[in-house]
Amino acid sequence: MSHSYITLNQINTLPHAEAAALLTGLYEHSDWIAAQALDARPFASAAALKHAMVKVLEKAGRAPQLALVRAHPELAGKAMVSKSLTAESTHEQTKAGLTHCTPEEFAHIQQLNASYNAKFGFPFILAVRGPRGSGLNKQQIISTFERRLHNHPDYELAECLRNIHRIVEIRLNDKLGYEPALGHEVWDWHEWLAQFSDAGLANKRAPHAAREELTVTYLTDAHLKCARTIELGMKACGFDDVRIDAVGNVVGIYKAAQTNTASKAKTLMTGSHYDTVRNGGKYDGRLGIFVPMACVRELARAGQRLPFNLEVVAFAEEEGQRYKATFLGSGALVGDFKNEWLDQKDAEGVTMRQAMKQAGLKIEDIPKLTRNPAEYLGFVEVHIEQGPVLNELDIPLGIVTSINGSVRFVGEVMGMASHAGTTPMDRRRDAATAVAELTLYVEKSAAELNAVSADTAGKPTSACVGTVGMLAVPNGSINVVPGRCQFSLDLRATTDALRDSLMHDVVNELKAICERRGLHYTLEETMRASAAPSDAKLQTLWEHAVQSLGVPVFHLPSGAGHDAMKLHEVMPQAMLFVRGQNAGISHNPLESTTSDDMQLAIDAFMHLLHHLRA
Ligand code: HGY
Ligand code: MN
Ligand code: MN
Repeated sequence: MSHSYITLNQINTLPHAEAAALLTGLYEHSDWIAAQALDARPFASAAALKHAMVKVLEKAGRAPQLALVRAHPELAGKAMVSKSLTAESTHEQTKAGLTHCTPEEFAHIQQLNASYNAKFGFPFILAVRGPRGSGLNKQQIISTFERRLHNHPDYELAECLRNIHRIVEIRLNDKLGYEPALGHEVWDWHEWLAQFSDAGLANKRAPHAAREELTVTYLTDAHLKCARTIELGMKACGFDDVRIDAVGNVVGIYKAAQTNTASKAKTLMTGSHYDTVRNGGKYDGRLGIFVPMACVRELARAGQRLPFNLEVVAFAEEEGQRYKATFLGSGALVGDFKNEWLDQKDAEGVTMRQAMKQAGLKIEDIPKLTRNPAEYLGFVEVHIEQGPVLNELDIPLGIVTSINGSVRFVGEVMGMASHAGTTPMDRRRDAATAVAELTLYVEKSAAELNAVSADTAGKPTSACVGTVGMLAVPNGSINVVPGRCQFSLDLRATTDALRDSLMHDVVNELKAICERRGLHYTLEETMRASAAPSDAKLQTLWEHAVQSLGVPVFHLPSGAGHDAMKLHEVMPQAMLFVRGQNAGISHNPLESTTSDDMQLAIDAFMHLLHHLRA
């Protein structure tokens, strides 16, 4: 059956009523949204039309938004049973297998529908075709339903609307006969790489951890398999030279066009990291490797060369999980590999030197990795936002203005272990309560600094953040007052001055708490990175690239640290953020981004490559 697709040109040029007729069925029983969006035509792209519809609904206000949500059928609900679903919903719910539930699944979903409706007053809405458009399975749908039942009503209304916009995005793609083909491939590459995980490390801490935990730490078996997989992937994409360097970075070069000028072509570096935090997400770092790889493959297939070399680096270690060696991979390229890292031991007592030797890495070659900045045009990095901003604004891409500065510590408070039953409350030297006090102080101090740096509307900013991410009583017992308590500090801010002010605040308070409680402590700084403002020229290239896609140009700082802040020490850099799903959550298995958004990142990257002047 030949399918008659519509075109953007028809949407842009047909008389209003005819154009609107082409867009019926996008928003369930609510064609007024697409019709109203046509007032903003002509649209530079489908992405621009999608965003125009988002804006129409945003401007409409809460009552029409609630009416739209309530116009949707429940999942595997009454409308499905009575076969009164719209054609689109029938297709979507059938594809997700919801029309073939077991009696138990069906009853469970009915129960979830009833509880969700009772709590929120509107039906649960999920884009069941999922982040890749090929469909979630019933188990994924049910676990998402169960998880979202616990959210706040305001969040859930917004999340239902975001899912509706995702449903509309896929329905519009279908109408246009459009597939984000490269986005699908890159999305699948993440799935492929995520098969490798340090099951051992993760399961040691949580014996019954679900198999799908993703933990890839420096030079473990899983990490080495990832390096090999990326190396083979780069070779398949057509890179001219691919190698794994002395610290485990996978480096691919796509050479510049041959010219008869004697001058050597400069190089644009790009990339990100392939290691993960424990029980992390699939896209943190990896997206910034796969997007440029996809671009090189398209260039190679077209026989196209750039006026500069493109060097794509999959950095081996950014998260500092197995060893306290954050940014090891990118640090080695800027001449900042710290030799004292080699003698650090991991949780199993294996030194980094031993791990490197076992991995076949030549430690003596590490100094040779230092790049000569004069040979480079700069560094660009694509990365998931790892936060809620783009997700809440329904904007697929963001221009990073600066990366927050950060400083990290690991520490231990020491007191006296004693009997939990016989030690009076005023005679204790309890290390855990001291760290608990410090943890609450970190939260208070960061909040106070944000209030002081409030924006023009007086709203506290998130100019600084403080986290105690690790907190443990070694060999603790239920009936022993903790004599020791280990902890970590992660302090960040938009400027180094603000970061240092928070740091001095917190360290002074640690001192005061320990004096007051008769305890002592150790504190070791494990990482310090300066705030890294984006290079204006490279940032402008990202802005033009995003603009060319018909996507709003939105600027935001990066709360997360990135390899770009290491390269920032020696060359100009700028980053592009890609929206995350699930409120942009990251460092969590719920980390997610769509193949449509990945396609936009690839298109933006390709635009930058073709507009960067060597
Ligand atoms: O912690 C960070 O900001 C980064 O994900 N390593
Ligand atoms: Mn990370
Ligand atoms: Mn990262």
